[in-house]
Amino acid sequence: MNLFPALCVMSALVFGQATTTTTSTSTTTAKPAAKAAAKAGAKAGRTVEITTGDNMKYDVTEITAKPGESLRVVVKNTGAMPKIAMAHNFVLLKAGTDVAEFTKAAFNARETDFIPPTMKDAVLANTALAGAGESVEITFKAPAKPGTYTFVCSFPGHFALGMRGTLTVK
Ligand SMILES: [Cu+2]
Repeated sequence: MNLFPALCVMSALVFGQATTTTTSTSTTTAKPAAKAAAKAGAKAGRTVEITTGDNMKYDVTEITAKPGESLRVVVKNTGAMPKIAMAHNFVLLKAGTDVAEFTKAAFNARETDFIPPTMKDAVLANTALAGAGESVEITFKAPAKPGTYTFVCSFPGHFALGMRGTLTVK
């Protein structure tokens, strides 16, 4: 069974100054990715690679950055399940966000890759969804204000199962 090509939606979405790109092993998207990054004016930052899979766990749950540091977060999904049933993203939330409420709202936001339109103001940076074998990335600047910021996977159920981490800015 190979649902992958049908489910693989190549997109480059621009959220404010942040750039989201999706790449897959079956196609080459290096050029569009570079173009999108240039368009958003995002410079390549320090790369943080997070690997996950059908276990619904990030292998990196703690990231530390300097205020305003440029970070490039890459989420690699090494799983095998169809994307419609299992995909992962990285969503960094503003300090003070009710994370449980955010992920609850995300449940019904499949059309927007589980970024709930009603709470998108709470998002500091996010990637697209990575299906099996895909890798997605986002380049953004760490918040200027020192503190602890939560990041989650907003695919339904994953936050509750522990798919979350913290970005500490200091
Ligand atoms: Cu996930």
